[in-house]
Amino acid sequence: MARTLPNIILTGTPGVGKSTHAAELAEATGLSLLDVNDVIKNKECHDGFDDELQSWIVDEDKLMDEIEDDIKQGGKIIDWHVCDIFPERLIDLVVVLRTDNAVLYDRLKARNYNDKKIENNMDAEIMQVILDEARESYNENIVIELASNTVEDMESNVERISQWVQNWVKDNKD
Ligand code: DAT
Repeated sequence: MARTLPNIILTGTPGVGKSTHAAELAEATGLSLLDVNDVIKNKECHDGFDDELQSWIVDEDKLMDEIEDDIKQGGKIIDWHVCDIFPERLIDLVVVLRTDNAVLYDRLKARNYNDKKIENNMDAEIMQVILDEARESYNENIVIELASNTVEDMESNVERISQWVQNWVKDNKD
């Protein structure tokens, strides 16, 4: 069945502003939030917690089983730092948020991440790991990279994506 509302992935290194953007975008567009971290925790889609990395060891098959039907319905804003496990046919736009090093460092520090977790995430951002994953996994036409350093960035990003949603809905009407 064709979707009447698009599915959008909001991705990027932890701390770039995915969940903040997702909440604003949901309010602006009426699309619904799919907070993947919440599903992982609440539906136990993991094989425990990695104490050293301070993150869940995610069971990606179980996770997809939990959320695939939801995503098939359309109209989801998917907020997660991994973007390459979602079937390409279900995704309409992939937004990769990017943050400058000094800004990201301060945000991660403010979260009380340990040094190793900060270092891993800073390295990932500098090496643009998630952007590369997005470009490898989806058609390049649907992957966009947006800066997320300031509140003004966020406002213009949300405005731009909301406009995209309106156009998508118009273009996909019978
Ligand atoms: P993520 O979900 O990617 O881990 P977040 O939305 O929780 O990130 O944001 C981390 C912190 O940084 C949070 O305190 C909000 C702030 N922040 C995120 N994006 C921002 C932006 N573009 N301008 C100002 N603050 C931002």
